[in-house]
Amino acid sequence: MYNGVDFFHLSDLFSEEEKMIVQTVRQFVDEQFLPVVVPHHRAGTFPMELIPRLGELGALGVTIPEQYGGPGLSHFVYGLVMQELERGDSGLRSFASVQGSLVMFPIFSYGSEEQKRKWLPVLASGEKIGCFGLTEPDFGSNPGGMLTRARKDGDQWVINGSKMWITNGSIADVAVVWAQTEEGVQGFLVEKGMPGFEARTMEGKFSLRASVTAELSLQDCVVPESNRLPGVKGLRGPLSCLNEARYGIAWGAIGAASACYDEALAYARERVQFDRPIAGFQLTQHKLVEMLTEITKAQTLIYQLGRMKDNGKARHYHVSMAKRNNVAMALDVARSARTILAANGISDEYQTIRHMLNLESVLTYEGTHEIHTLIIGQEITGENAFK
Ligand code: TGC
Ligand code: FAD
Repeated sequence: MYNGVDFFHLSDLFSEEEKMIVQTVRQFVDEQFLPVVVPHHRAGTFPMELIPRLGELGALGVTIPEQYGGPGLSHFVYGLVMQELERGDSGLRSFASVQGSLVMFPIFSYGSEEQKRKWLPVLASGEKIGCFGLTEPDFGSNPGGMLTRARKDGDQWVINGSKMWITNGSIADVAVVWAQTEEGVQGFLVEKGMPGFEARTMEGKFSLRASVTAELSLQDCVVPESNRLPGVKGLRGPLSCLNEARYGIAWGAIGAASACYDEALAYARERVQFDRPIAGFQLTQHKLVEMLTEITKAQTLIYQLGRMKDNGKARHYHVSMAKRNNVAMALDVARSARTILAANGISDEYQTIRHMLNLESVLTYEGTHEIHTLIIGQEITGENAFK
């Protein structure tokens, strides 16, 4: 039974409601997600039957107000939920963060009233699934160079282009597609079945296997003007969505790290070599102490960021520091835990290797580790080192 990792009693600073939400999501992960994750990870599929349950838990669009079907909770709670989900698997957290931060957030922030009423309640309940198409085959870190174009034609738009590495792409009912227009980058709600729109699942991933990743193709895809997000123009539209998702990832990574630490600690206490538990060797203790220290430092960072986000004081570079630090920390913890489990550490009978492989994606998506270095570097020096 997982009881969380909380060496500095940070949960003493949580409200009763926050503690209760942690317990509820933790129980869901233990009882409903972990028993099914290994076959899904092996098959490269997402447990679709759990999507309505995620909706019931309020895990889809945590901060979306009740009038649009969301639970209307704080950013701090959103973070706690992401942490608990990613303790199960980064793919589970990915599903929820794409749906909430990358699909519901732009519809809520930049959509028309009609778009909000049509989409937000069904996305919150999990009846409908969304995806976010920004990355292209030749434009990942530099989305400003995107080739996807939307051309106005009367009261509709004609979109041409392709998007790659899109989480939930081939299971989505609606894709938030970002395209270059004469007035800058704009967002369009491209619905499943619209002529000229196709989504193909990408095969062969060795990471984030319990998550669907797809390529989107738009060939003279006709989208009505009523499906354009009217509230934003320019690259700041998609980048503002990324702030929300990166924030959730910075929390989530701690969940993945905690799962690995918890598993390595339990294993070290049980596993006997040279007539004593391996936990009794100084080198193993050093690894465990480093893991716990880094998890604890990440927790204190995210605790403050969470409160800043709810006070309106978090800026994109704060989010970059948390995403950059916490994901790299989690990957280091996972790799170190893997060495404690040794041969068993490469078997999916244990969670660690799954988390470790997942975290390779998490290090890359939502802004690579290097891109976040440059975002923070630009903030502190005033120099743009991207171009
Ligand atoms: P730049 O000239 O700096 O900025 C263009 C406009 O955007 C504004 N801006 C932001 N606005 C809100 N939030 C941010 N974080 C922003 N960063 C910049 C900026 O003020 C400007 O606005 P305006 O009004 O003056 O025009 O843009 P740039 O082209 O130089 O690019 C900057 C850079 C490199 C930091 C940016 O492109 C970037 O972040 N690249 C990384 C791309 C990325 O993270 N892609 C993620 C794709 S989605 C994904 O990975 C989902 S994974 C899902 C899952 O499964 O969990
Ligand atoms: P590139 O941009 O080609 O980068 C290659 C290398 O060059 C990296 O190490 C990078 O850090 C480095 N680099 C690039 N520019 C610079 C620079 N200026 N200075 C120094 N180093 C630099 N995208 C979406 O839009 N929606 C999704 O739902 C989505 N889901 C994803 C799911 C998975 C499993 C994965 C793996 C990716 C997903 N992505 C998604 C795409 C992801 O956001 C991109 O992979 C990421 O932004 C990096 O782009 P790239 O892979 O093209 O790498």
